[in-house]
Amino acid sequence: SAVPALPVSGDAVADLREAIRAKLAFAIGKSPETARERDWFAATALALRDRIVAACAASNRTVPNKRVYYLSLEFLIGRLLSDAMNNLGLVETTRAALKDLGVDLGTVEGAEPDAALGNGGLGRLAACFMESMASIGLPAYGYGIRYDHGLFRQSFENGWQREAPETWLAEGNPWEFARPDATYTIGFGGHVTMSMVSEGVIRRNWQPAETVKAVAHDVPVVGWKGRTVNTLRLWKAEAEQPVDLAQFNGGDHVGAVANRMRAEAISRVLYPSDSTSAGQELRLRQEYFFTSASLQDLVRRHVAERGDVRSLPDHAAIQLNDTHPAIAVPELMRILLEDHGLTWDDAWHVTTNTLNYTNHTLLPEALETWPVELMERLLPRHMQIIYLINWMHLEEQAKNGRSDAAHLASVSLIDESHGRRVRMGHLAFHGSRRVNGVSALHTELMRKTVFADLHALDPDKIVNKTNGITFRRWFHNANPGLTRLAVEAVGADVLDNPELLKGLDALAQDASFVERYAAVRRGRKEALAEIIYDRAGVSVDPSALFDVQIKRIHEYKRQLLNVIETVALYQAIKAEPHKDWTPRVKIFGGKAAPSYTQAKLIIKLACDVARAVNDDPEVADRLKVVFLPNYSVSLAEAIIPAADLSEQISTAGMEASGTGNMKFALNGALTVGTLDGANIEIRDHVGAENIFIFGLDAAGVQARAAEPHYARDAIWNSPRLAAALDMIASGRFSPEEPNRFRPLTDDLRHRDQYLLTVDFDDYWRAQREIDAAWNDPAAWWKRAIHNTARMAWFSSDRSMREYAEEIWRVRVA
Ligand code: DL6
Repeated sequence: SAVPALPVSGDAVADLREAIRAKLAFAIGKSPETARERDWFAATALALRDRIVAACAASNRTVPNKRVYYLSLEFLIGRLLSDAMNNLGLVETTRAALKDLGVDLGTVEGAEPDAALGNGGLGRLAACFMESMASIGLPAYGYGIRYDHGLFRQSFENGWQREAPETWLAEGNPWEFARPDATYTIGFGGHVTMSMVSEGVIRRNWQPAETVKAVAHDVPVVGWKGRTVNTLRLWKAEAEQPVDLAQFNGGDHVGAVANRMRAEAISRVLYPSDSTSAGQELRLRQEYFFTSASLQDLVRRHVAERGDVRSLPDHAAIQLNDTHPAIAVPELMRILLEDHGLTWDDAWHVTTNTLNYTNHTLLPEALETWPVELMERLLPRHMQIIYLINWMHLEEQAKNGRSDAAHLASVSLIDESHGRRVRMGHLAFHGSRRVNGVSALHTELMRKTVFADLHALDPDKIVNKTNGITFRRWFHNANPGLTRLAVEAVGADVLDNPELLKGLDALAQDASFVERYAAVRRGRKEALAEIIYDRAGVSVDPSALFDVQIKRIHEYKRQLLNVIETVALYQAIKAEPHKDWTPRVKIFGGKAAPSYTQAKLIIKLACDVARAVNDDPEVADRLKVVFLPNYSVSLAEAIIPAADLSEQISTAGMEASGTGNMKFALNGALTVGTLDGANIEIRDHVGAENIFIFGLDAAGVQARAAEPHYARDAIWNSPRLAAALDMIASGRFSPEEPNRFRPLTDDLRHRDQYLLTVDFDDYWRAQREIDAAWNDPAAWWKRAIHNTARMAWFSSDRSMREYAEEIWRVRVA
């Protein structure tokens, strides 16, 4: 544990040991002799859960003045055991209790499956925010979907990505409580009836054709030192009727459960795409399903506690994590109008003072829109409400003298330009009190581009809230050695207050501190080298520079730039094999959306280049390339503390923020990055001399992209880039299929939407600067320590305090 060795009381150890033994016997039904690692994990989790429940009861004793509700289609929570132990201060107690039982804590931790209920940054952010809200004592509920199958399991077959279902629930989830008493009915399809309630007052009522049950499953979220325990409420879809008995008895055993299958399909699988918008009906059903259940639940709670639904904005703040829950705007209106009889104006007031929306991307292909035809069929009442909201919104424009067609088309909630589609971003924007971006640059671009016209109508609505990460997971748990060192150096209060990390700045030139800091890294690199050998079969030298790019595979993130630089480096080493090259291990990890052909080809290229480079005896240990399969939160926890260099090389203006960049810098990896997303703010905090920036900035990208033939010119002007592309295109890495990578090289030569060719030379320059920096260890470690010392601001506790104060208007103790 990173937490300084608190005296572990014999009684506490004995109590926990007996609790674990009892869970194993009575909840799992196993004896210590027959228990598998997974059984010990479940018994330990259940024993700890009892302690969380006790803390939870304490947090629930009073009704808070205001609650935060965080609606997210994704919560990438990973494993929970170490979080729970660390936050309860029970790591050493648990270790000792298990040791008494002859069991190793590390093995038990390793037996917990990752809860991969998210695709990438957006889902992991939601998980960090949940932990931080509990840690700073903010009463909050997270609402999402309890997917049977989270993000797919990735394997490589000859370097090609293969996907298999992930099965985290196969043996149950010891952390959760099923709450069948919190079940709501969710409708789909059907029609809308009208009835006259009084003279001239017409009430519309939705009569869905199909209904599904949403059943709550609660996962406790324990905050730092167990002060607050919040709830992550995940909805499972169930059929109203589990089986059609008549059909079953009639012999149609499969048909009898067809309805059940259709209903359960909603929470079956996490949608495995993170930024390509494939308009699938099931996705819309998922979005409406969890949004409706969550709103029904929170409105019911509010009315039970406060009586009048009109006071909802005083006691609840709802955050929409991206547009996935944007259907909350018409759904909350529908609930208020139909179930609570509010007038339109009152309902609109409540809605627009309770909802807030976070935007996470400006990439046009990732901005959600739904065909009007699909919405009318699946959610007819909501479509009516959207039409009415839009009509009033456009009328308002006309009243203000803005009825020119271009303006109306730009601010309308319906895009009429290619088929009629509902713009979910516009809907969320218009229905929210505050709208935020996730880094300073991203927020600025929101104001200037996608939301420029809406922003002009209400200039105070868009605010910036730069992302953060929870230090408990990404520092205390992931890097206990470094945390222990920090505690020794600046005191244990640093665990409560990361600002104290600043004290490490003064030690950046203290030889004994530097030695210990470097030794911690060395230990983690040795551990990672073992993982690399086990999972990728490549042996790497821990004294080489570990250069890491781990994240979703996407063209804008430019893993391809890194691979091409690898090829260029390979060529340079081959041309001058006796030069004094800086030994590097290039480590890649990440999943491609199953239907994203180009991203899968980039993975294949990285794997083929890895094979050629690693097998070339002339290269030997100067360069190794590894693609680790099945990237996950727990793999990230092993990789990040072992990284020397963090690759954050997206095309400027395209990565909304990034959060991996923060995890690496906190753990002392130096960043090579573009002026994109939160990289800019990281540079501002760690100092320009402690980060390697290259390439065009966002304005430069815009200007250059407008020039004709920029890719052709860039390749023409860079013999090194041209040679690397030629080598790839020639089939040198794919002799069995020489044209395999033509779609990648042709695209770069003729289109290069992500301006990879334009940034290549400066990237190469930065990488060589990094080689030189690595060869001056004292200067390297100084920079690394300055990174760790100066990253406190990127704690998600800070982000949550800012949201609380400026968006939710909730007081934090
Ligand atoms: O805000 C969390 C995270 C950012 O750090 C990443 O930069 C951004 O790409 C990601 N956005 C998405 C958007 N997908 N959709 N929709 O995942 O959000």
